[in-house]
Amino acid sequence: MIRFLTAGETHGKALTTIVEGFPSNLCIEEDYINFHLKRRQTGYGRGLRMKIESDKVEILSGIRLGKILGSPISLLIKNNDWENWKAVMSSEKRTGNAEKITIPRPGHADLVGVTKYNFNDIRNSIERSSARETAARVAAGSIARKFLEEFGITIGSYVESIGGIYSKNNLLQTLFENNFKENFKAMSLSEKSDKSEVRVLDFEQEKKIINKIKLAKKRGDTLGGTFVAAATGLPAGIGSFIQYDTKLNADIAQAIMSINAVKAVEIGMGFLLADAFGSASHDEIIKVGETLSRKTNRAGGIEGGITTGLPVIIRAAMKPIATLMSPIESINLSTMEKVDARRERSDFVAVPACAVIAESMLAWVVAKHFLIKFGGDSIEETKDNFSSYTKKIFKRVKRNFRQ
Ligand code: EPS
Repeated sequence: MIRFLTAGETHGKALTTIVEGFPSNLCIEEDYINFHLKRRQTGYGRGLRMKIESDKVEILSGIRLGKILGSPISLLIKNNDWENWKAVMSSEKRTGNAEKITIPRPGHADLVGVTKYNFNDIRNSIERSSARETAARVAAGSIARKFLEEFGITIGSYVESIGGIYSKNNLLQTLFENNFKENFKAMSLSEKSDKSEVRVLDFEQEKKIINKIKLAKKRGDTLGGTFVAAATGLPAGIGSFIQYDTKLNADIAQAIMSINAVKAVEIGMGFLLADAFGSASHDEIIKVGETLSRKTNRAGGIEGGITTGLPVIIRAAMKPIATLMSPIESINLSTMEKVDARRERSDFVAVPACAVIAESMLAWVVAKHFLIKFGGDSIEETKDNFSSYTKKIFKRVKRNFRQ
């Protein structure tokens, strides 16, 4: 079973991640992880912090001469901004007079954090609840992604909307109404969306979105949006219906929901299925050559918690960033009086980054269930197990039911 743990505060010295459980001999280098770290940092609408940070990973253990050893992999991402926060974030006893934060921002973890952890300074809540932590997740997710690529499984994403501005072309509908078994690679979505400043696939929509972000900035406001992430190349049979926590769809939903500011997740047609007839909701089973497939992919590649072999497609919604330059109402905890919420440097929009983080979390969960099924201590062993299963996958079904 693979697992990872992250540590680090947003203005602390660094973020660290420990990743464990990937088979030995998988090739991975810092450049590969850095490529995805950089993708997470782009996007029109980020704040001034992104001018300070330029995330680079340092591999501290678990990888030798470009290959995974099987021992825990530890990864370090330094925070450049630490230089400006040394006194405020020192681990030593308070020496100076660092400002105590007393006004919580609605929608952020400020108030719930001080309530739960019994803090007398909101700074203590802000630091770990910040989405900066997701850089460490992208580093861990990059190893999962590299692992999946060995099996032809790719992950991609695009931003579907920001501030309610959608494209006229509903690509999602096209994805659901086709089975795209052979020729669609999820990675191709990112290859296109990475070229856009807001990671959309439609140039007209991009222009409208950028104008809306400009408006939000002018008003001291923020925006959220929706995004789509997909995984392709998975064989049928990953995940299980045996228990609540073995279902692939449930694990994906948890992983995506865990991303800061995500408020909704759908798999396949999701909420739309609630309004449709059954006959327009399910994917008819068809024979394609010697294998079985589906005519459509409204289920988003998962039935009964198990992959069907069609693209796994998820869609999620991110709420607008909670830090507002034109703040809404709050209470000053030191006086208990009504005040405007605290202003601080932040992003105006982070949906493009959120989609990249979702790719990483999707890669992680898919790799986890993939390894539960195929196991292996070395990548060679995993590949043997994978090919012996996939070679016979529908032959077995056919043989079992032959009369
Ligand atoms: C964040 C607030 C901003 C973001 C940060 C997440 O940071 P700061 O408060 O230092 O301006 O830029 O995101 C990152 C640093 C990052 O790497 O994504 C927050 O409150 O969640």
